[in-house]
Amino acid sequence: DPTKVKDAASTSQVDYQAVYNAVADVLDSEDYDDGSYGPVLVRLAWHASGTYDKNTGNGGSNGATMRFAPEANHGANAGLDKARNLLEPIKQKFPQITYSDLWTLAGVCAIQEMGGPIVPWRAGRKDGNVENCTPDGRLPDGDKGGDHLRHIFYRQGFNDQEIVALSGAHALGRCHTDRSGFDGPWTFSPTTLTNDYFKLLLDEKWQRRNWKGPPQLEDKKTKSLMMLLTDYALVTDKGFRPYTETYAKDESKFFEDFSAVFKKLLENGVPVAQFSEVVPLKKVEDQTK
Ligand code: DDH
Repeated sequence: DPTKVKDAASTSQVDYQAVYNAVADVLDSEDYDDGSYGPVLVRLAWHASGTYDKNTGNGGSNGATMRFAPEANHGANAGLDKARNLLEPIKQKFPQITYSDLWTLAGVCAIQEMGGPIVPWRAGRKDGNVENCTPDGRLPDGDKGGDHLRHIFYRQGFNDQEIVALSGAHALGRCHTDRSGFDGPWTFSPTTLTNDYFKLLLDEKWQRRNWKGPPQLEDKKTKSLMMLLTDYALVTDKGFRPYTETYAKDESKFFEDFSAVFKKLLENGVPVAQFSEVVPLKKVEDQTK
């Protein structure tokens, strides 16, 4: 199959560790949020991938269709232009990498550089065009409950354990009133991946925040942290709670499961034949010399 040979050649022309290092280089910025673009890059990788529909096979990271309106303008994607624009000069510097590979690789880089686990990553995604844009409504809304979580994530082929593990990404970053309408961070260390999200969910008292914005919870003690109603479903829902308890007790178990499920998320919907072998992507601190 001549196309296969061509794909293999084009993926092998890219030095992915060099791309990784270029992303790592632009993560920190004093002027942005909590000092790091890491969280918004994780969110870009997730929203590029979380459109997957296992029943039709469409959506997912293959295609990078968030480059186009209407998908760029879906409410859920508000603010992700910041992440896409940050990566644009890197795409120009490494023109052989597809946007879909770059966005997922950047998510892996952000996870690893913010103290998270190694996430095995494979190259080979192809960019689509505007006709491949997914319909609005495939990503979750923060003001709903457990049924909504299952509806959205079962469609992507995830089970209850995987839903809880994926949600642990909310250890990172924050909500912005000018993007989602919600406000604030989930943890006290929003630029480091930890299991604090699960610990805080179980250990703090959460109450409705009294404000004009959309319904969200605040911690009773400091009122400086937030949870979405979907986050709190991981405590109240009998199917989710056992995994929340496990991850709160055992960060290494959370890291192990998060690595596996984040890889799965980033690969959903990509034809297996397109993929390279796993490309070793080392953390900057592990690249000696
Ligand atoms: Fe999320 N997320 N997310 N999230 N998410 C927001 C921010 C971030 C939901 C809603 C929101 C995942 C699951 C869910 C990250 C990663 C992941 C915001 C705030 C909302 C709202 C956006 C803004 O105002 O800027 C809901 C609902 C769900 C769910 O139902 C489970 C998953 C699975 C991930 C993942 O990465 C695997 C990250 C990181 C952020 C922080 C972004 C930032 O700019 O900071």
